[in-house]
Amino acid sequence: MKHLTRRHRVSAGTEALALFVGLSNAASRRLVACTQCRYNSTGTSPSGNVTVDGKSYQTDEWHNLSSNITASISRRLHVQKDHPISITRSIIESRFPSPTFKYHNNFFPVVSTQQNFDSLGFPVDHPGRSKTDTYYINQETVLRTHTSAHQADVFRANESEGWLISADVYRRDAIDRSHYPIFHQMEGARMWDRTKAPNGDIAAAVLKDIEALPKHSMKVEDPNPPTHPERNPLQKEHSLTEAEAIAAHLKKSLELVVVEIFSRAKAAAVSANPDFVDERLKVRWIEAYFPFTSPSWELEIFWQGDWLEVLGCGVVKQDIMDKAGQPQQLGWAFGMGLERIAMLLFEIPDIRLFWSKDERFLGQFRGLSENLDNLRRFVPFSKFPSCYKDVAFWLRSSSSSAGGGSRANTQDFHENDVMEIVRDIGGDVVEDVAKVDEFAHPKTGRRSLCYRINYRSLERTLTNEEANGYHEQVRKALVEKLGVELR
Ligand code: FA5
Ligand code: MG
Repeated sequence: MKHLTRRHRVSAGTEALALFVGLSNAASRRLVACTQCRYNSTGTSPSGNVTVDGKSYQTDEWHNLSSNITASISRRLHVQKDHPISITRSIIESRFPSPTFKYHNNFFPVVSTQQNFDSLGFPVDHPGRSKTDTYYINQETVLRTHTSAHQADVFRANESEGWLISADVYRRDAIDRSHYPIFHQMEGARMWDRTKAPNGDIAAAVLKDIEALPKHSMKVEDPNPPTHPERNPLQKEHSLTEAEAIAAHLKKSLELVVVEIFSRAKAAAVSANPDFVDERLKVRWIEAYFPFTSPSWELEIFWQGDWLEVLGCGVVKQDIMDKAGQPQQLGWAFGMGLERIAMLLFEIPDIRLFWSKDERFLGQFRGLSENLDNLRRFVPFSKFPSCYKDVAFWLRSSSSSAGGGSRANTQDFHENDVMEIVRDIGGDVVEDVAKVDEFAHPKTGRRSLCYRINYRSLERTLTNEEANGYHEQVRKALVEKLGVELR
């Protein structure tokens, strides 16, 4: 995930490119912003109005919503009865029982940059704020990129010791079977109050709560110490014992979610096939970095040959609690991807399926919310043939009139613009997009990129003519919107 920079591991692809683009100095950020104003796939003029789920907003030159995004906002899959995202939400909620935890499932998706970024301590030059990563309605208003956008408000309201928020979130991101520009997150937090813990001893109170959690026997790799002075620092307001106890409660609570999901997934598999034997579950904790937690971690699960990141979490930064008027409270927070969990639970192979209105998909989940103990695995309808097409292009040359100065060809290009163009044109017919080649001309330094687009419908066989039709439109749009030169 590039949205929130991980401290240690930077994997290939988008993340590397996002870091390469850097965006750390103000000049390059301005350049990015300028290019993006030209790319506005809704076709609306920069200053006008846009209506999101019945509310009208003034747009400006930051506006970069595409029509397919705006059209999907009202779907709210996390609260649709019998939808696998909603079923997954209910199962996770059952691990965080009321009244300790209060559930919020109806927060509106449009938030201020203050809520989405500033309230959480994102620095002004954080790449997550860039228009290549985030959908802006106007300079101060975005589609939330994560459920953490509501943290400060919920902490300020202080209605319960713990809470869960589930909601749709929006990001310009890679295209593959586990990434989608709209997805759903569940945010959770659990706080302890210094003035309410016996003798003010938070560590003892937390340890007592850990004792009350069920035991599990799942093996989890967790090679790192709970805190590390450089990599995962203890906050100055916390004692080591407090942070360790909170971290242990956090990790245990989330491991229990994984156990819950996999035991239900296994029961579903066994009911379909009594001889079913599952592979050993591989789960690991990794050190991470978020501007609003410290120490922080991500949890990964080995799935279909690769590590899949399912959540980020950590000890809440005390500054957030101070600003929310609750300086006496401390505790943990997490944010998990509901699609990723639902994919594990039901064995759903492709994230696009969640948006399907096809009865062959939706019909398989009907009635399950009333009967959570009777889950069934998803049975894929036949896999339709795929059709690969490559597109290779030179980035705008420094001499081109469309260029934004001598270094424009490396500084104003962002892979997410390619992703968005492809998604706008091909919609859910695009399975994934991957960069397969990149080089710089030895003399001119001009960069050439080649992307492979995999066209495959989930619902029918795509003809080569159809795929060619989409691909031709993609090629044209790349030239028109990004000013590249096709090779
Ligand atoms: C966050 O969004 C943090 N707000 C999480 C957090 C909350 C940390 C509270 C600490 C405290 P991240 O960008 O890693 O972190 O996203 C969280 C999860 O959302 C990921 O682990 C993944 O499961 C899911 N996710 C991220 N991007 C996508 C995407 N494009 N498609 C589907 N799921 C995604
Ligand atoms: Mg992440």
